[in-house]
Amino acid sequence: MRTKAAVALEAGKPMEIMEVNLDGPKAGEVLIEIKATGICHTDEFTLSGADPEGIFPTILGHEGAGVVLEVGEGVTSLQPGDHVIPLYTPECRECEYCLNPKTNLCQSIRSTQGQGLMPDGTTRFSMLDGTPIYHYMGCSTFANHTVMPEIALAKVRKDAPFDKICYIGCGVTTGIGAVINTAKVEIGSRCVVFGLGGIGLNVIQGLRMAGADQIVGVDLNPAKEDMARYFGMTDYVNPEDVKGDMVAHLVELTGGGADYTFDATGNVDVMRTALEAAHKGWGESVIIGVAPAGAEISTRPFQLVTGRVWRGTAFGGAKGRTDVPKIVDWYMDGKIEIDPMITHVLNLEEINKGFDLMHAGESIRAVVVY
Ligand code: NAD
Ligand code: DAO
Ligand code: ZN
Ligand code: ZN
Repeated sequence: MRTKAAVALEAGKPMEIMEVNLDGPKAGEVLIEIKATGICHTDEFTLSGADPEGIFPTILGHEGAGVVLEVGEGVTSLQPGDHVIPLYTPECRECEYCLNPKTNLCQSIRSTQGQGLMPDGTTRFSMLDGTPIYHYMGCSTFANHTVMPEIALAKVRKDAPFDKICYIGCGVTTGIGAVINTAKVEIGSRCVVFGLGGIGLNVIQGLRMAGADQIVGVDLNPAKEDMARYFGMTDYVNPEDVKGDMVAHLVELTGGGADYTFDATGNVDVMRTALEAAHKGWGESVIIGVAPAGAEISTRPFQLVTGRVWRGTAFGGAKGRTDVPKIVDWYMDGKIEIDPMITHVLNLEEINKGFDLMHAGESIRAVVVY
């Protein structure tokens, strides 16, 4: 079939909207009509050329929601008409990683997914001249239709609105999951969140759900303050307003250091501040942000010797096929909010504007509806 997509032809250039070829689903695969997709900072990271795994031409996008149109041979858990959220972290429920409750990093299709290929080593997308187009994070939701492995699709209830639940495909689950699954934050905790964008705001709403007493938000952009307060931030810090040492300022503000800190910026200097602002003896710092290719983190080892813990999280530690339908239920039951964070709704032709809004710091989430 043919479908319409935003194709990233090369790094650092705007995507081009065009018709592309899409082959049907092979064994174990599913054809989906994408109804809506969010634009995450990670799409920008790859488009910019900073992503070491970026392969072009590609169809970006990994935060989608849609409807199953056709299933390939052997697919048993999905049928046409089902509503699904694509998963860049699949859940095969059979591999060593899926069987270990300590991780969500299913490895069953990792090597091909990392090369922009389907599990059989080929692509389903191609240009009209036959040139292959690589898949992105196994999802490619910046296309009106895509093909994905059955194990990388979470089946969700049919009454949930696509233009909101697409955000559960990355930002919502990553932020809330970092609090609940990775840090396992306790009631009464004091916490600091660095970066009040699409991920950081969801860390904040996760912290409020977990019963944190203090939620400090740090962001260079003061325009992010109001929304963060709405979601539960108790104290705002703009690093540009802090005279002197930022760590010392945060340690004082949290009464000795935070129980938990979260980096949602991708900046390695911020990651160090986050680790060192964690409380001596027990404070834990969770890295969510994705740093540029080749970047390294550093701190004095004594920071860890004296009890601070540094850890990271991918997709909030969520096992997607199991956890994502539950998060959709939380949204539908009013336990979490998504609507205020969707600040812009665009059509596919306007998708590059979504990236401009992100660069300008004007959007939390821009969502493309097909
Ligand atoms: P975003 O652009 O919406 O938000 C980033 C925020 O950080 C912005 O508000 C910006 O003003 C702020 N910021 C930037 N530099 C800062 C600094 N030095 N000090 C303080 N604030 C600063 O991005 P997002 O969509 O929220 O994504 C955040 C990060 O999380 C990105 O690095 C993204 O790639 C990563 N991410 C990771 C996962 C995962 O599974 N680990 C999933 C999704 C996104
Ligand atoms: O299993 O080795 C692996 C890698 C899994 C990829 C997980 C990616 C999560 C972080 C990237 C940001 C997501 C938007
Ligand atoms: Zn994302
Ligand atoms: Zn697995």
